[in-house]
Amino acid sequence: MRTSDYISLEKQYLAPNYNPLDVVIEKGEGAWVWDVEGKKYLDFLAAYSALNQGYCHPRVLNAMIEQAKKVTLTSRAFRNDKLPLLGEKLCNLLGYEMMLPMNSGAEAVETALKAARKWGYTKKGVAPGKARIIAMENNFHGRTISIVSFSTEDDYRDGFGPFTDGFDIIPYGDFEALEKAITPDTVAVLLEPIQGESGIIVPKDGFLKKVRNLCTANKMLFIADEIQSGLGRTGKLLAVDWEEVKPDMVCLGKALGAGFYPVSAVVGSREVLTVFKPGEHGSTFGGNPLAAAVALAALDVLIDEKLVERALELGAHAMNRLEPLKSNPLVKEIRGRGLWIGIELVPEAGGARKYCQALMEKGVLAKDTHHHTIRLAPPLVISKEDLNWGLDQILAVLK
Ligand code: IF1
Repeated sequence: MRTSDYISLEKQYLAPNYNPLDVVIEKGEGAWVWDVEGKKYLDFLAAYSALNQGYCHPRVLNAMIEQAKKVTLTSRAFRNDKLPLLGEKLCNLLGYEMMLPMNSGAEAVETALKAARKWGYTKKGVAPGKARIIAMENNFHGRTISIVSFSTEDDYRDGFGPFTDGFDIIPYGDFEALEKAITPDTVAVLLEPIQGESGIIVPKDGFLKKVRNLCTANKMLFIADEIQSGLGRTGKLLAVDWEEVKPDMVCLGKALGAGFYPVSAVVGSREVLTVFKPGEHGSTFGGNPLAAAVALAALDVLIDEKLVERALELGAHAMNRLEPLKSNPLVKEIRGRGLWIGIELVPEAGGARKYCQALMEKGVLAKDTHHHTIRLAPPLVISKEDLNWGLDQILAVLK
């Protein structure tokens, strides 16, 4: 079967909720993938940061195979011998007291929202049914009905109402608007420390610190969605580390499963996560031993291979190499942190997708975001040489 055969099958049998580039991937290794024609591509998306450790990392692969031979699922009606180890490792690594495991990122966000509401009722004294949570414009936190209830993107909401109540929205990074939006019933502020889907938007220096202080002063929980920004992508373990702030809850996903398996989690304080009593929240697959074994290996790779430090170093290098683009008339702005860079094109460029198409022809896979931004987020294991080659292709395409 050839590329066009797979594409016609996909068009016939798959719900059309995506419009992928016409590359059919068959194999991946490190930062590279091969399509069914045998053509090789350098990956500059890393499955939206789920592949920080690169494709098919041998150490995670081995952990997955060994665990798959023993036991893969127990349900949490019983205990397993991997999940407690993951709890310990993740909490110690990030400096939190407890974790709650789920599968997808959206489930981790839902978990944090539920925890915040329950905390509001049981610890803050908000009247039943009144809790409010503040979220940011242009956020992306997933696709469930409650999460798209506070999305500001029509594509994600249209036709999916009625929506969940209890959210207030302010412009991202606008501290005064945040102060004004607080009510006595506000239990939490939810944000991405750097907005991904909205185009790698980095808030002004000091914003996260001010949010932290405001939350403390007003007895609100600070929830950071680090599903995409966390686990090394920005050159720090967490993106909030750039401002040395500690949220009350952090949502993790994507790279926690190293691209092998969906693994997500919320980490937080004992005070917050003990609002859940047995039976009040959960998931059939959340915390299963296969997921835990994969996540343990995923974290080991991140630390042992110094991927966080690599992201910082290679990110700074990439930024330098892209510097000449700043005077390119097609380019409006280049921004980012670590190995997470957005090249925003001027509207006259006619959208970023055609440049991603051209990059694909040159052997680099990248994805446009928010219409005008080319997003660069290669696996953190990428070699400097490969990174340079990929950047050469970008510079050539934007000439
Ligand atoms: C899609 C976007 C990226 C996330 C943050 C939670 C989730 C995500 C900060 C939900 C997911 C994804 C999902 C994927 C595309 C993608 C995406 F363009 F849609 F916004 F990465 F930029 N918080 N991001 O970025 O995690 O439930 O998917 O595991 O939905 O098409 P999930």
